[in-house]
Amino acid sequence: RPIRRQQLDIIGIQHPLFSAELALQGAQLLNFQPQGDPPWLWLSEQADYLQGSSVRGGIPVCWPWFGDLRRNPQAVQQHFQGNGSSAPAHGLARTALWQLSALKEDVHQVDLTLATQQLSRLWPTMSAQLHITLRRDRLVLRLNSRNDSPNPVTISQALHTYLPVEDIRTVTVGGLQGNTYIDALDDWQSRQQQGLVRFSAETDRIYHSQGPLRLQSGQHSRTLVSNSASTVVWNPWINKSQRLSQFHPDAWQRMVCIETTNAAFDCVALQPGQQHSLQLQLT
Ligand code: TA6
Repeated sequence: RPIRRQQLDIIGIQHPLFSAELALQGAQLLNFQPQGDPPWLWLSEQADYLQGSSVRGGIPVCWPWFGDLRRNPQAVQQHFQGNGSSAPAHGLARTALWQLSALKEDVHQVDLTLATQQLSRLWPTMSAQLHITLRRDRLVLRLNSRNDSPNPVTISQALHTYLPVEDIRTVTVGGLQGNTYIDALDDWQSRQQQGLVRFSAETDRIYHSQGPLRLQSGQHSRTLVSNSASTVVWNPWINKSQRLSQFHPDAWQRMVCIETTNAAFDCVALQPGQQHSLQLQLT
């Protein structure tokens, strides 16, 4: 039975080994906390739970486009049945109402499946499902898309994961050494990563990525494994934090986004009837 928090329905999961919270709007995992662990996800202390806007934190689902629609390939823009300038950032899914279509629990894990019908008006060609598996030692998300149209469809997407850190200035992200990335803050110039990713200013980059990524923050580390070839690394730093909704001015020090994407050079083209699954495992 969902609980009501401000304007949103939240599903609370109490398992002997972990707890979690999920907003039905956007199928957005807000909290995941194994017994005895600190929370695995960062959630803004200034989060609002309002219809039509994504809660700041957890894992927002950006679908069927990532970022600004107009910065996406033409093939993504052509399916939006609104006018491009009114298109919301990060797609339609994170403010749509999803339904919980399956919930399974056993002594080890909880499996949830969510689906939404609400997107068909603005994106009539596709359907999406989100599968979440919660375990004491791992969190798995699978964002499944299907092309229900008689024509090829191309999308971009992201599992926009907010992760807590002790102090962003001592954080490193491993697994991207030597990879090229697009610098969204420097006119989308292409650059090459030298060594571990460190943070000393606003950072907003789309990396070519393959293999596990490792976030190191003090004594804590988190490993992210995904099946996509692009990953966004983002921290708003000081100035952007002043302009962000639902965000304490100092919160930039205690969070980082490592986003599992199909974006930019890594969009997904689906033939009629074809399906795709964007997968992320956190351990
Ligand atoms: O993924 C990074 C990013 O695109 C940043 O540029 C920033 O806009 C962030 O997403 C948050 O976007 P939001 O619309 O959730 O405020």
